[in-house]
Amino acid sequence: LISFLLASQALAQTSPMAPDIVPGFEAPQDQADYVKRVVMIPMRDGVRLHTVIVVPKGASKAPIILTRTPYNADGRAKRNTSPYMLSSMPQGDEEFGRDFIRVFQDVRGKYGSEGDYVMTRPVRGPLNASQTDNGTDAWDTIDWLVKNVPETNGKVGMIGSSYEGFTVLMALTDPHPALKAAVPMSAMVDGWRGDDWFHNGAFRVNTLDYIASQNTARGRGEALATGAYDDYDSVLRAGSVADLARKHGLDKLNFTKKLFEHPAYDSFWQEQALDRILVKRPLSVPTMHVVGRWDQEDIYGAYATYAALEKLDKDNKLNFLAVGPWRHSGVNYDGSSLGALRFTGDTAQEFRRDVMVPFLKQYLVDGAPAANTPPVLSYQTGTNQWQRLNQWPLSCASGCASPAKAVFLEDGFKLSWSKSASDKGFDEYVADPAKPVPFVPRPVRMGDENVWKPWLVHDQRFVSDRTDVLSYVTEPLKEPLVLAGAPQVHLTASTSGSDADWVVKVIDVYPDEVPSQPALGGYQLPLSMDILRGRYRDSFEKPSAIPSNKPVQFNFALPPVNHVVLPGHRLMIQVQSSWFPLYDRNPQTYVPNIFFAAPGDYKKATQRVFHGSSIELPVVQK
Ligand code: PG9
Repeated sequence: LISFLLASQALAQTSPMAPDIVPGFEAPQDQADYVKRVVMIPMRDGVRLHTVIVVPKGASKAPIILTRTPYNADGRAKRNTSPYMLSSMPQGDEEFGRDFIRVFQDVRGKYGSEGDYVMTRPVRGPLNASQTDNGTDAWDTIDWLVKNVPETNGKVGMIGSSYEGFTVLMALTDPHPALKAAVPMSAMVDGWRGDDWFHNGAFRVNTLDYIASQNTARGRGEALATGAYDDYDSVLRAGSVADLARKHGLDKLNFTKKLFEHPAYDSFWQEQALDRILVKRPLSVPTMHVVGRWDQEDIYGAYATYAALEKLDKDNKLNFLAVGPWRHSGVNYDGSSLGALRFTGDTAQEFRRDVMVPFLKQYLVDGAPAANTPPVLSYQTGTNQWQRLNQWPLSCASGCASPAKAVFLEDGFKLSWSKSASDKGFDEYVADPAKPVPFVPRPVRMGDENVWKPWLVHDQRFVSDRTDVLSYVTEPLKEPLVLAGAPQVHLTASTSGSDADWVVKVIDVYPDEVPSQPALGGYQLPLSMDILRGRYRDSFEKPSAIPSNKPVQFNFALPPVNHVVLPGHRLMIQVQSSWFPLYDRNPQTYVPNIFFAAPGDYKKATQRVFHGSSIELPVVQK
């Protein structure tokens, strides 16, 4: 009776109208195998950054893995609501087990952090007169962590992909002594040459979607209300990129203004390019640059930074490269397949477990054994195998183990290993800005992850029969063709206009039948493709009109490949003059700034590609 009376008394004490949502509720953490602490870490200028620290219960003398993000630290530290650290942390962290303290921090101005947000905030110097950048913020954060997290051994590693990879590289501009190892993945290094915003001067229209999501709110901004299912329609109808931006109010935002003020590779871009910045500073932190072979967002930066820093790493001790058969940031997810391609297992997990985690442990865990890290780890596609290499690339024009070998565009749409002396002919097409070549089949849904993530391996047959796409092809190969390096384009071409874009693709054409995977029969697999905005053919800094109807040389590098074109397959080169709506249309009339091209500037042009044009392929000789 007494216990009944006590229970009913307790029930009666809560008023029916007591508010049911109480501020600051926190579930007890005693079930969990980790402790989460959320703190505001002060930077040198007094701005405090929102930081989530996840400590495995019972940890002592544990190293810290830090990721600095513009994508919501709270969310990054909560993949699942779970009492288990492995399940709560991102998928790519699973191979860390519970051996590390994991820290996520919002960069200044985003989500829970104080301060102003500046997109990929430039390093202190000519573009940034303040006392802070992502290098100092990393420094101040690491300094605080090693002094205030009692469970740590005082050693910190930084990892992160894409924007988070940019913040890793920024930490290396002035590394804190406790920063002992770094793994920048698919890092944004140079937004003009080939990461995120432009490729060789051609603007990537989905940048506007990114600006809307990133710069219209401290948290995540709204998606663009385009009013059309097919991005091909909505982008085409808008006109120029400035017209499109205006339609969505994005022209009012500072980052859009900066882009529109700097269409060429001027000092604004050069002074932000992290490969150029890092090569001028001493190299002291062991760093593994990671990228996906088919990285659809940041395919440029990892190779560029690795190559630049290699010059400072004579003993091969500090600068490493790892390339897997992945999409952008694919290293952190399941790497068993990409689009139609199947690999020999979960290549991303293999890399993290067998290479990345041992590499980090070597520098971070007290007394850990030396990892057997190869200078370069690279997945060779076609044969589907990991390769441990001493350098990258294996083949190039000069200075590599194998000299590159040219393949020539010839009469009859043939691709030949020798140049015909007599063939002075050309092939031509009409490039019509009113009907640009799509980069994936219509309807184009750039925001659909099933379209966007694997688009660089999409079968190119959907365009190879268009009259404005030229396809040159070899006979079926008798011997395997081993490629390991960056193809170089040497196109001799003319336009009846005064500006033009050139898209060049190196393609592995599968045999007509592939019994083991029938859907690959005749598949046109892009190995490497890119675009050059013709006005930048002589100088990225100073564009110039293309003289009309005159053969002109267009030279540019394509992204690196590590692939074997197998016997029975054919090699194909495709050439076209638009890649829409991912890349904005070249009006084909030379105007001072393509962002602001007027409707009347967009004109049809006749493009001629002259026989004898070549692609220098990174062929590895036996
Ligand atoms: N590719 C994305 C990005 C990086 C840096 C700047 C802007 C965008 C990303 O995945 O983070």
